Amino acid sequence: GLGDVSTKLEEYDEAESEEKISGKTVIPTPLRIGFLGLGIMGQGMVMNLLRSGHEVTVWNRTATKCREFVKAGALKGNNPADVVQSCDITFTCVADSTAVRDIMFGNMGVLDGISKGKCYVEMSTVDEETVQDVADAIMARGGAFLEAPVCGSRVPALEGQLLILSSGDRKLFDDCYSCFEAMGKKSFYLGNEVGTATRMKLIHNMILGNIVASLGEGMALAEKVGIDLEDFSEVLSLGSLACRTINHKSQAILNGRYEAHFPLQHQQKDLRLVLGLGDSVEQPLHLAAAANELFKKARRMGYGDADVAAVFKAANE
Ligand code: NA7
Repeated sequence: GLGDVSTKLEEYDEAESEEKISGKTVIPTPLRIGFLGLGIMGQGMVMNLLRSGHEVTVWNRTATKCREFVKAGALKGNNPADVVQSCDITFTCVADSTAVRDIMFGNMGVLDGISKGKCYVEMSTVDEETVQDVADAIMARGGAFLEAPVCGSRVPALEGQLLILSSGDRKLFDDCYSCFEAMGKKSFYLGNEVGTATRMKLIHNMILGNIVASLGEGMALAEKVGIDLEDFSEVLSLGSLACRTINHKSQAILNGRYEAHFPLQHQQKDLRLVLGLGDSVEQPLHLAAAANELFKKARRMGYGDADVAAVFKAANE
């Protein structure tokens, strides 16, 4: 049955993940690490920090998500300020700019814990203005700031195979070495100007969104003209379009399994943000604008929390 295919895929992912993680030799920094946000991305990232021997203090808005990590050896902070006060470097990876601002500027937020020498790394993907506001606020209190959004979704986060794009404080980037080794397959330092890493991440995800939207439309058209989606999916996986995204998302559409690896609402956020970026330099983005409309429709249909592959539902209506 179809369930078996998915189970095998998951087993494959798990096996691959153990091998990749054990293949790494990370010497953990003795610095105390804080991590705010245990969503799909944060969960994998924190597990890899713990596995590689880092001392990690976690906090999440919904506190129950901390339990599993405390069992795995993490300490638990009571609020963002508490985490920042008890740690040397604090990472944040949360949904969007509202989440980033709440955690930063809210009551007992990050800013309440920042003093001279404290280090803060923003790994969420948000608009440049928010990143700049966060950077300014941290630095005004004598802290160091690095932005480090990541490319990769649930499985790369679990496998420690993310691409980490960073810009900001160079010394802080160097101090993050063992953490980035644990979480990623490669980390890039793109310069000291805040915003550079975010811009690259948004363009990366613009291309991703265009591809997934196109796959959704293609699968919808294939179904309408009577093509067997299983055959089509196999053809895609063996042709020149074969890549992790096409393979995984075509399987998800084929099996009607939309558990989030990359939540659709985050993909739509990234498209919305990249359209603003294009606007700022008068760069036309015809495809991204069209893809954004399709993802917006999927959100309205209730697929915001589902996987990005659910864009098929909007294309297939
Ligand atoms: P998820 O799995 O949707 O997780 C979102 C996280 O953000 C989760 O920890 C949420 O806490 C947290 N969140 C959302 N809103 C808030 C507010 N207002 N205050 C505090 N915390 C909040 O996202 P991913 O892990 O897939 O993605 C994270 C980022 O990486 C995102 O920018 C992507 O585009 C890339 P909760 O558990 O709901 O209490």
